[in-house]
Amino acid sequence: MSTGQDDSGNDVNDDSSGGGGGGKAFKFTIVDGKVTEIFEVKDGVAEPKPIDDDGSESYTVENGVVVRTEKNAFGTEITRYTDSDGNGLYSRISESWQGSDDSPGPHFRHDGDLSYLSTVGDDSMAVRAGEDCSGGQGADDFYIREAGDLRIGDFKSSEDNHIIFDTGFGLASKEELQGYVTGVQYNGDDLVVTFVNNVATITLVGVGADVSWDDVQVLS
Ligand SMILES: [Ca+2]
Ligand SMILES: [Ca+2]
Ligand SMILES: [Ca+2]
Repeated sequence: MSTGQDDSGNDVNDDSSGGGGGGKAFKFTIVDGKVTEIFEVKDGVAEPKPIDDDGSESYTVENGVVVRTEKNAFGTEITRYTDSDGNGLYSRISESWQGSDDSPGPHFRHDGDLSYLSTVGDDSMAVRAGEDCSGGQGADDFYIREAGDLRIGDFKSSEDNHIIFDTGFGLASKEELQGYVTGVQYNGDDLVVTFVNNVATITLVGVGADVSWDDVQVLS
């Protein structure tokens, strides 16, 4: 695969087979099986990140996979990172959420793994800001859990499954979600959906007319 930047500064990711991992890269310093330093690598520059600034995060290393565990009042989020090509740069491969169902307050509903790397099969993809999310071949689901400027690179209504909102804010229906939409417009073949106060935009790259609200599900 190759990843680069086009003239507008948007990430261009032509990966359709998975395995490479576009988007964000991380470096970990691992001493005696423990993560001692973390860097996020952007445009070739490694910026140090706090390992744990508020007592909620911990890191372990299991068979070369770095596992980040973050606990809050509502549950536990687990993110996995690997360096599959051994060049020292780690990519996120998956995240999962284990909620405490009896906890008060908002939390996510989907408790299976969400993937950052696509396969030719059916994937449950994590859509995160800062990188185009592509599912590749197969009937893929695209899960939206955060606000921000989100981009889905290859949604096809005829092939893919759903765009699923699991925001953790307790949204109960598509109608409720639609109440937060302030704009739906095309930019060429890209469909851009804008949410209230510009807290989020979702761009469906190259989707053309091949999408409707029937392609959307709301979990939370
Ligand atoms: Ca690597
Ligand atoms: Ca697909
Ligand atoms: Ca796929």
